[in-house]
Amino acid sequence: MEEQAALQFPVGNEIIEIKQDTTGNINKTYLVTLTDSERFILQRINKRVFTQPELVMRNIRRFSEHVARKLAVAPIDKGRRWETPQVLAARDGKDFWIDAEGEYWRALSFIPRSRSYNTAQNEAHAYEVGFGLGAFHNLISDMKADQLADTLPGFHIAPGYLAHFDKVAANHSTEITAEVRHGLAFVEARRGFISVLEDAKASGKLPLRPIHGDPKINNVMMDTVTGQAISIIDLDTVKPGLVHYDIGDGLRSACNALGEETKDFDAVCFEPELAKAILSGYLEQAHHFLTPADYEHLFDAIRLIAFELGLRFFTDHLAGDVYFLADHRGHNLERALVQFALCQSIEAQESTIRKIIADAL
Ligand code: GN1
Ligand code: MG
Repeated sequence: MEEQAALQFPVGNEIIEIKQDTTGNINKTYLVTLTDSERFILQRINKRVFTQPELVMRNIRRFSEHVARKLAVAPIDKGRRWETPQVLAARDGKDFWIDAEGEYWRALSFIPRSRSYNTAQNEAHAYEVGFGLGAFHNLISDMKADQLADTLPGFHIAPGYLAHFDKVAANHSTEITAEVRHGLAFVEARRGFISVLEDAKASGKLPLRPIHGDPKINNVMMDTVTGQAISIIDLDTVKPGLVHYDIGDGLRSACNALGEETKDFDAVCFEPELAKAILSGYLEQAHHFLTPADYEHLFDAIRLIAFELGLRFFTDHLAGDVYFLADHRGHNLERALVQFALCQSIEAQESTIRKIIADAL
């Protein structure tokens, strides 16, 4: 089906290769190579997650237009290249093509001379990941909330994930292994903490701002020559939220040197030196819009987003792998155990991480 889908996007050249990229956990992604080594990204949108793909595409269009207008008057950091993935129109001019089974396919430009990594390569790379997220927040900070549809209600609302977990846990048929028992106890011990960001939001301490939603390290594209961050891809969840979700996600993904897919759970560790580098890059771009209340909640955000993702993977394991794409039964449990171990490492280093945050200001 991907060949047929690729042909719906008139990009001018013959296709020489279509290669699946399995790093994403939601959409099916392919890298399409054209004769003159031009490339584009082809994706089948996961309709179970994004039930209104048209709205996702409309958000991406609006986002891109906003960013293009903004960059035209205020480029990022003198001379730094910054790119936004472009939606490539299908033959009928639409932003997507629907196949015979009702699946939505879309094409996006591939950012030339760029690559990303699943783990931080060194502190300079971590700094760039932070810088890229700060630049991204700056670019969308003045986008009006009503410009962006809520394409994934409940996304990053941690108490909602816990309520869903409770429902699934009360009525599942998954085997209770030692690992599952560990997961259940891990969640139980952190119930009281789950609403830390939503409470601060409800009481007006933390404002809603446009955010990326999914800025994990491999969504931050690096220029292959300069090593600078030049784009953040995967724009499906750009919508109003807390910058804390993004900061937490950037840090939990980039400070875990073993990455999300390791099975060496006991060795998973949050690296404070990488956190320091990310925050310094981030704050260089973002310090002017963060408030004291924002800073106060940074540690909680790092801890919460690791825990929340663990909870989401764990719930999906109990539910029978209905949300995240999984290679094998048990895959989402393994992923959950990684995030729980990361969360535990964050908790164990609380005073060190709080000091890094305080020193970064
Ligand atoms: C999912 O598809 P991908 O890998 O970009 C998920 C994120 C998780 C991430 C963990 C819409 O993103 O929230 O942090 O997996 N996206 C959605 O790898 O649920
Ligand atoms: Mg994503």
